[in-house]
Amino acid sequence: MTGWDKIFINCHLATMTENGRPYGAVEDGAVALDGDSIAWIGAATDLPDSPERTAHAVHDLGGAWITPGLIDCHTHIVYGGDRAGEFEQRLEGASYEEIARAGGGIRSTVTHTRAASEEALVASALARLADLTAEGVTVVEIKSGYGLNLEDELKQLRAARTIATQAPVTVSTTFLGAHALPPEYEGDPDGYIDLVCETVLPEVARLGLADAVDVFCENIGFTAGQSERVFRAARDHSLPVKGHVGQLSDLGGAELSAKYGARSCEHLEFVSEAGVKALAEAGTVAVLLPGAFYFLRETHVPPIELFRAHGVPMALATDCNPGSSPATSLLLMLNMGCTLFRMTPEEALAGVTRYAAQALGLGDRHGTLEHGKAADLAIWRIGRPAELSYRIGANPCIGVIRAGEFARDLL
Ligand code: DI6
Ligand code: FE
Repeated sequence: MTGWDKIFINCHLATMTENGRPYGAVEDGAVALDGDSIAWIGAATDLPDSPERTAHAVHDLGGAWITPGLIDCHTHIVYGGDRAGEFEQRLEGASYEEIARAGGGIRSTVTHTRAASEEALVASALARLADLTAEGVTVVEIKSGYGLNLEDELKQLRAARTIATQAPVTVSTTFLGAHALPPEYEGDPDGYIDLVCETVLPEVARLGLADAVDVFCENIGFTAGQSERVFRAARDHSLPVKGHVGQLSDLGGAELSAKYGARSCEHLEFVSEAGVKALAEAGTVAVLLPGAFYFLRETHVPPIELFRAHGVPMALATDCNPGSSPATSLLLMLNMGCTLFRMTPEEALAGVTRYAAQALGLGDRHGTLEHGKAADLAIWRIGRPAELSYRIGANPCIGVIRAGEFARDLL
C-alpha cells in the first residue's frame, strides 16, 4: 500500500511532455495524486501494485483522456461595464482605432472600472472565470490596465489576487499600467509614463501585487521609447516583462521585448522576420490571440511559419476583455488557432498547456503531466486529443482537478 490520495485508471494521457509521441501521449495510462502534486504517472501496466492497494480513492475514467489543467495565459478579465454599444458602432462601420481615438475603447472601460467597487470587480470577473474553469482552466493570467492611476490599478490587481482565493485557479497577475493614456494625461503621454514608472509600478512591486509587467506598444498605445522606460523600471524592481506588440502595427516591439528578456509577446500579427528571430534568441513565447483577431475582423495573420522555422514557442489565450475579445472559451481559441492561424491541433493544445506555462514563468510546476508537478488535471470525454480543437461550442470536460481536489466532477 503506497497510500496515495487518488488514482485515475482506465484513461489515456496527453502529458504534453516531449516523450517522442504526439501530445506526449500515453494510452492506457494511470495518474496518482498525493496532496497537490502528481505522485505517479505512466502506463497502467507499470503500476507498482493494484490500483486499490496504491491509493485511497480509485477513479475509473472509462477511457476518457486527461490533459494538464488548461492555462489561459493572457486575460483582462477584471473590468467594469461592457462595450456592446461599441460592437454595434463597429458593425455600422467605425473602426476599433477610430473609437479609441474618439475617447471610447479602453478609456470607456477605464471609466467603468474606476467607478466599480473592488467587490463588484471580483464578482463580475468570477462569473466570467466560471466559464473558463468549466472548460478545464486551472491557471489564469490577469492584467490590470483599466485603472490607469495608482488607486485603481492597485484595486484591479487586488481584485485579481482575491480571485485566487475564491475560485479553483492559480492566478498570475500582470501590471499593465501602460495600456492606454488616461484622460487626465491627454497630450502628455510622457508625463503618464513618469507616473507609471516612478509611482505606480514601485508601489505595485512593494505590495507584491504583480508577477510581471506588460506594455501596449502600439500606435494607439505607447511608443517603443515609452515602452522601454517601463521595461527598465520593471527591471529595476526585479519584475519580468511581457509586451502587447504588433496587434495593429509594427513599432519594433518584439525586438525591444526580446532585449529585455520578455517571457512572452502578445498578438504579433505585425512582426518582421528580424523580430521573430529576436524572440527566438530570447526564448520569448509568442502568445497568439485569435479571439481579438476574429472580433476585430483582422486579416493580417501572425507569421506562424516564421515562428515554426525559428523555433519560437506559440501559446494561445482568450485575451478576455470587453473591447477586442469578449471571449470566455479557451476551447474556442483552440479551434480558431487552427482554423484562422493554421496551427495544428497539437500546437494549439501545447499553446494552452506547456507553452502557456512557459509564458507565465510557471513551467516548473504547470503545463505538463509529470511526476512531481502540480496535480492540475482536466478530464475529457473525447476519442482523441484533436477533438479539443475540432469541436465548436461543445464542452467535453467531465472533470477538473485543481491542486489535487475536484473542482468539477461529472464523472
Ligand atoms: N490589446 C487588446 O486586444 C486589449 N488590450 C490591448 O492592449 C483590448 C483592450 C480593450 O479594448 O479594452
Ligand atoms: Fe490583451
